[in-house]
Amino acid sequence: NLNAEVINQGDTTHAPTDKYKDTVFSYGTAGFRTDADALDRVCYRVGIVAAIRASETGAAGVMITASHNPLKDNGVKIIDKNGAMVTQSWEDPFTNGVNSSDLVQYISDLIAEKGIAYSDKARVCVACDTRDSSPRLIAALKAGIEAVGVKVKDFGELSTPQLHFLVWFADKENYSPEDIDGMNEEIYYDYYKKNLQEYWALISRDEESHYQSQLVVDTANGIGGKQLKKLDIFTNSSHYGLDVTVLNDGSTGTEFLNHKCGAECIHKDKSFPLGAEEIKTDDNTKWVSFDGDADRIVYYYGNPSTQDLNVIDGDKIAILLGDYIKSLMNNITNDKTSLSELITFVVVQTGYANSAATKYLTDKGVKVERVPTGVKYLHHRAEQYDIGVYFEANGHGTVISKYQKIVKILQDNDFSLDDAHVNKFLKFLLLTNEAVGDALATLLMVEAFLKDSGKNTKEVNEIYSDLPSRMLKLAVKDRSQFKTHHEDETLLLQPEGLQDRIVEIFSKVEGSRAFVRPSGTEDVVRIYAEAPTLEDADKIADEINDMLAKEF
Ligand code: G16
Repeated sequence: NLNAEVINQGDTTHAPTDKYKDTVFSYGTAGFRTDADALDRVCYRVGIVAAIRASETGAAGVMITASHNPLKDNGVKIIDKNGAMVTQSWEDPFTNGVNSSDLVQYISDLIAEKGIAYSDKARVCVACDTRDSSPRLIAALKAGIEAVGVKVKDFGELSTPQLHFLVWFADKENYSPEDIDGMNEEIYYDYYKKNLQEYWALISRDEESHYQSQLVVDTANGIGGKQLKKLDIFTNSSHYGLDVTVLNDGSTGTEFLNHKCGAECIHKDKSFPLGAEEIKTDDNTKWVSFDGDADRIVYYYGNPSTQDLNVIDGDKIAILLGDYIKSLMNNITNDKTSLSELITFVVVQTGYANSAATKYLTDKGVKVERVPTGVKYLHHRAEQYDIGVYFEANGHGTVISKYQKIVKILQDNDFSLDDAHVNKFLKFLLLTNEAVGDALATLLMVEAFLKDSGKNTKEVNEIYSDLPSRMLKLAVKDRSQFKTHHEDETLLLQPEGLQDRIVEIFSKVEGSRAFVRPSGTEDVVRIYAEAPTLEDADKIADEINDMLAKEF
């Protein structure tokens, strides 16, 4: 029973300004993302469609954030009841709802087509990051959800992965709508505090350990700084042997959100974050950077004053965690079998994965799969295995496992759950965020691994050397004319003939590769080049950039 008057009234209240009244919004790599001023009605309508999706499944989530983008942008990430990004078959209903010229008709048709019955039990969980435009957009979103009679659970300010986690947790625990109403972010902190504490008690204490105690965490002046302090594991406790400094924690406001700091800046510009030089550090300092909504993390080390910077990116984090999990599994053997033989395991990458990372894995016999950019693709591929480690080179990723199935495999094969190795392996799986890439959860996993292995960042970085690479972005008139092959988006199908010219450019340098794809989060195309020397990678990227800049 849709109330057309209420729905239309809200749609008018949240109508776009003249500047954006003809804008057609497309569903990007991680939902809708653009200039915050364009998004009021998008948020209102996303609220309506999310309420319909929640009526179908029981719950949904919507996060207001533009993650790594500049402050002027904002966006919407949509979450399914299981905590993962909304299933791809619902991307069209969201896009059509946002762009429809007759909203009430469109949603009536959608409800009829999907056979969805309204449920006052449905909940849409919402949260936002720290952007100035977020409160306004949250209000529009909530108005949309409520316009169709569905209830909102508003968590206030969270990191994106925290909202995913809370939706996932409610689903895992089979929470009633009233249980969801009573939830708060403490569930997240309690979960990880307990799991880290229990895991830390199991790991080795080697006198010769090279574990580094000084850790600087650059949180990009986003939500991550506050949430890291609330998690309160490393920041306020000497228990874990860490001395943590939070840099760019956002306490002075959001003016410098993602500005010359954060994971994107470290990974792409390969320079230390703003403020790094002011901190007293030495060669033994460990550094990490989150992005604005704390779903990405990269590790690095070096010298801020000389800008000598060595990045341990998402590819390497995946390998370190993957190797570690495999070593934990290899300890679980009996006279009949070993756990490693019973578990399917994969590492999922995108076209941006450094060739050296892929080679390292395939040389070791590890199954590697490649998918298009976007954690939604990586997550769904990883779900096809018992344990899936997925990370994009930019630091966005996690480890997911079929925990209950693994427990059953252990029991069916006469492994005792009380065995110390089994216990340790299972407890490690509880440090991950099962729903999505999470800078905080990955920090805990990597620190646990580093502590247990007794290695420092330099030692773990040296397991293989990345091929030098360069990533550039270029604003073109219309990025929608760039169409890629879907496998891992490293081949351009359109504009016609362009792929051959890219190949011609990088073929001049043996052992190099390059590709161009349109970004799904920024109004740019991305140019990636990899070559045996940085000079060559730069030359290839620049040449492609110049060619595109002239013609597009
Ligand atoms: C989002 C996606 C990531 C993707 C990134 C860049 O990250 O969640 O999977 O790698 O955008 O995508 P594109 O190259 O299409 O712009 P975030 O951290 O910005 O939400």
